[in-house]
This record gives sequence, structure tokens and C-alpha cells, in this order.
Amino acid sequence: QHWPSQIAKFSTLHPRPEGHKFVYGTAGFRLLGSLLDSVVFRVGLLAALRSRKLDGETIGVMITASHNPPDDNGVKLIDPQGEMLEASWETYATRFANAETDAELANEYLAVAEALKINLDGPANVVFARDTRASGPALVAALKDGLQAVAADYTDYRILTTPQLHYIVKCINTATTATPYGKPTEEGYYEKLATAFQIVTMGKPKSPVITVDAANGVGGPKLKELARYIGSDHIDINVVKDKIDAVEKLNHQCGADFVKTQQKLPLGLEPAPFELYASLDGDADRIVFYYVDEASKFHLLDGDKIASLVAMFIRDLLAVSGVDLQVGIVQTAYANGSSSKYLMDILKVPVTVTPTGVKHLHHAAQLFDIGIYFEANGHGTVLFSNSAMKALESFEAQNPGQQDAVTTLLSLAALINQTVGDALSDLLLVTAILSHKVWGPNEWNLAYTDLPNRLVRVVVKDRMAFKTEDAERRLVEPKGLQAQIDALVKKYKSGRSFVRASGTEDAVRVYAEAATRLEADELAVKVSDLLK
Ligand code: NG1
Ligand code: ZN
Repeated sequence: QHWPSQIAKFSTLHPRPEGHKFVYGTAGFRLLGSLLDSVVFRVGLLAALRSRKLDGETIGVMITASHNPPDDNGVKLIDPQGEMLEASWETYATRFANAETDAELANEYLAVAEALKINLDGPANVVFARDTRASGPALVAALKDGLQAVAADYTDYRILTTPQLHYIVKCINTATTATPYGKPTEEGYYEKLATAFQIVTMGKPKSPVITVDAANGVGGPKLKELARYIGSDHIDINVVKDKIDAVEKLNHQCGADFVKTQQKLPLGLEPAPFELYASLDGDADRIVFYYVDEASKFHLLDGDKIASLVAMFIRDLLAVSGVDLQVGIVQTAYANGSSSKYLMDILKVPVTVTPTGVKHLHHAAQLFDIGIYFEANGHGTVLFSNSAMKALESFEAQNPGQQDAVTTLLSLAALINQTVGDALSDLLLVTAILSHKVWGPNEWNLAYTDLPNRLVRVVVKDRMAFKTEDAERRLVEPKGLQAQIDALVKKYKSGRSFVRASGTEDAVRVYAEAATRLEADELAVKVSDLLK
């Protein structure tokens, strides 16, 4: 094969728009769908190269822009174990995307291959899927061209949630190992989760109906399918905001991001008091829950509340089982101060704080026997280490109580999508725990009371001037700013505030929490004013 001419031939069909600097960030490439054609084509080249580097292990490519508006789209790579792309490859992605000419692109391809000693004639396997966005099919065509240009084998999984594709990638790459993750199909995903849910909730009362806002995205049809596999004897899910054909409605005044950032109900939802509601985001990797009380007051049960519920449940099961395993929690600076306090002081589980972005949380969670990580926005999962799995599988229970607890823990490990945060899997996890406790949302919410908080987006001249330390909780630059923030924070009871540059938008984010709503809002405004 003569790769350079082959790449150039296909690349001319996917010209790079002028004047754009593309960056592979925490969410891959994400921007207007109309600007992504060349980027996705080039991601095809990179995915093939990554697979060749790993002797033909299968790499995933997901086309989605998650909670962003309908006209946006995005693309990200999935590594063989279902994890995010290894960080060192993000720079190659950025270099490929920004190559000025077809020849330069071909050169980049050869340069990376040479630097990493990649055999360009080795096998390359790639799987991909997309969400429901209108720009998806054309981007899939561009991706296929990229894969064909470098003779990669591929399978098109069509429309999936992001976590479903992560699951499939891991299944394919573990298929011939001692611990296969599951059947590498969409059906295999439903079967695995449905069976695990039935075992975890066996003998427990069925939870009352849960109404789920699917953000008019891919999560809607997939959740209905999952519920069908579980069966209405075991679960009662009412999916709303499921208009995937009305593409302009995607994430519009609904969905997990809307509910979390606005701290209010999706538009048009009329909730009954003390019933449980949930919102997914546009690619179903995030979920937040909520309910209203008798006075119609809105109560949010976000990622911190999910992490706390799961930590409590797993800790209690371990105590009953007598298996000696360390549970740990990973949060970011955005975790509500009350949640961290509850986890450390009441549950007495260790809490690690990492910078924003799930890859950081994921890696920190791998250091525990059972690591629970959630971003406050509802993206997270639970990781069971290999040694934890072995300890549970080989444990000899002394009584039926211990046996029950161990069986539940093992089925939880199957119910939870351990590759990445998964809204559908997390929904089942929460439902199962509530049915064990015979709790409604109000009982769940009682564990601790969130400190009122405010998140503000501030557009600044140069967000790169904002440099942080201590897991993004303190600014080192611009010089002197942190001292001013500290001086403000000191004036507020239970006050906490920090500033960091967004990794996904050209802005900085100000977070503030304090004892009362008014004070939290005021602190957020005052800290924002310091940036002007
Ligand atoms: P940035 O834009 O870096 O704050 C946002 C979310 C992250 C994460 C990424 C990836 C907040 C405050 N930030 O990151 O948690 O989800 O997007 O999508 O929610
Ligand atoms: Zn998402």
C-alpha cells in the first residue's frame, strides 16, 4: 500500500475548514456539526493507527455532542478496555485535525507511526456509533472514508448511547480472555443489565414508577428497550421527552445538564409530590434525579447524592458480608461541601478529589478495591478491582445473610457499567438500592442537606491565564487573585468558592457555596466581579 497517496486521495474529499484551530479536549472534539467533517475523517485515520499500535485491539469512535445544542456534534475515541483515549494520544488527535494540507496530514500519519514504531500493515479494528443528531449520518460517512483510506476493518453499530459503545468495545477486547465482559452487542448489553437487575432486586418490593426525561435524545428509545428486557413485573419506567425525530428539541429545556445547571424541572413536566423523576443527557452518560415535595418545592438529587447513596449501600453490604474490602469515593471540586462531609464524617469512607474530567476520576477510583466516582453533574460509575472481584467470588459465607450480601455485591458489579458513567445503568442502580431500602426520593434526600450553591460562567479575555493547583481548588495565576477570593470567602458562613478555566468552553467557571441561597449567590457574583 502507498499510504500517503491513499490518505491524500480520500482527504481531498474532506477539506479542512479554514481558520479553525481544533483541540481534542476532555470531551474529544466538539463544535458545530457543520465544521466537523474533516475532523471526523482524520479521527478515522487516528483510530486505525491506535488499533495498529495495539496489535489490532478494537478501538471505538463515538459521534456525539452529549448535552450540547442540536447543531453541535463531536467525536471521541474509546480505548480497548472501554476507557477514554490515552492522554498522550490526544496531542496526535489535535495534530491530525489541524494539519493544513492533505500532504501534511499524510506526513503526520507517517510521523506518528514511525515515532511509535507502528506496523502500518498490521491489523486495525474499529467500531463506531452515533447519537440522534441530524449531522450524524454525514459524519459517519466521513469516518468510514478515513477508515477505508488506511484499510481498517470496521463495524457500524449505528445509533447507540455513548456508554453502550464503551461496553461493546470492552466486550470485544475481552472476548477471549478469562474474564469476558459480556456479549458485544446492543442486545447483550440489555440482557446483562436486565439479568443483573432482576438478581439484585430479587425478593424486594418493586419500586414505584420513575419518570425519565430522555432529553429527546438517544437515551429514550434505548431505555424503553432496556425496560422491556427487565419486564414490567420488575420495573416501572415512564419515558418522557422522547421525541428523537424532532431534532431541534434535543437537550432543549430538558435533560440532565439543564436540570442540574438551572436547578429546576424540565419544561412542561408536572410532577406529583414525592414521586421520583430523572433526566438523562443527550448521549445518556449522565443522569440526575429529583422530586417535588408537598409544597411543590424542587429537590435535586445530583451526582453527589447518587455517590452517597451508592457508598452507603455498598459499605453496608460489605459490613454484613464480612468481606474486607476498601471502599473509596472520588469527587471533584464541584462536589457539594455537605456531601464530602457526609461521606467522610458519617460514612467514614475516604474521599479523593481530582481535577474535572472523568478520566481523572476514573484513574483515581481504580486505586480502591471498590471505587465510586461521580461528578456533581451526574456522570459517574463504580469500579470493582480484579482483586475485589476475586475476594467476592471466592468468599465462603458462614450464613444466609452473608451469602445474600455477597450475591448482591456481585450482581451490582454486573449491573454497573464499569467502563464509563452510564445513565441507564446508574438509573437501575439507584432504583435497586431504593427498592432494597424501601425508600422514596425524600428518604434518599435526608442523608444530608446540600449547601446552596451557584455556578457562573464568565467570559474573560484569556482563559488560559487561569492556572490552578490542589485539584483546581486554588488559583496560582493570575497572581494575587486567590488571596482576594480567600478574603471574600472568609466573610461567608460555610463559604467556599473556586475559579477554573473550562475545558470545553471558552470561559472560566466560578463556583460558590454558602450557608444560605442569598449568600451563595452573592459570593458567586462577588468572585465573578474580581475577574472583570
Ligand atoms: P468544563 O467545561 O471543563 O467545566 C464540563 C463539566 C465537566 C465534564 C466536562 C465534559 C461542569 C462544571 N463541568 O467541563 O464536569 O462533564 O464538561 O463534558 O459540570
Ligand atoms: Zn453526555
